[in-house]
Amino acid sequence: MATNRTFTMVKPDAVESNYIGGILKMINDAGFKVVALKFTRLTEAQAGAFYEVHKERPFYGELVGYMSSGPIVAAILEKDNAVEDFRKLIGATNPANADEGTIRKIYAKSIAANAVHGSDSDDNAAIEGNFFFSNLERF
Ligand code: FUP
Repeated sequence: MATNRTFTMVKPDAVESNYIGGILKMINDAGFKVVALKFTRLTEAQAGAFYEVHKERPFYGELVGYMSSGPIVAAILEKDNAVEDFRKLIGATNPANADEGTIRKIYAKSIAANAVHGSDSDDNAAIEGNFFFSNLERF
């Protein structure tokens, strides 16, 4: 059964471009409630651990370098059917393939610098939220 929480990050390219506010507004306007929020920067080791599942992929090194290249905004979001609905809101991994009106279509620069992360399953949403937030930091 679908849970009602997902995990997101505003990635370094979008933070650098001053898109935090625009992206959070789109998230709120789509009906997601922020239940945890943090502005932080991952070390290379932390980014490597977060993306451990992609370790064997050819883009892993670039991904880890990029995700530790600047600050990010991490958040846990609440809404009915959160994981699936949020994936629809952000659009395809490659912004060139993302639907009009999606966050990645509007804000992403490339497949690597694609503005936002969104969990791809309820299990990963829980794992990723736990990576960033303690129980005292979620509401
Ligand atoms: P997504 O779930 O849409 O974030 O996409 P993936 O889990 O497949 O990939 C995770 C991240 O790896 C993407 F957000 C960007 C990066 N990536 C690349 O840099 N190149 C690729 O070919 C695929 C993904």
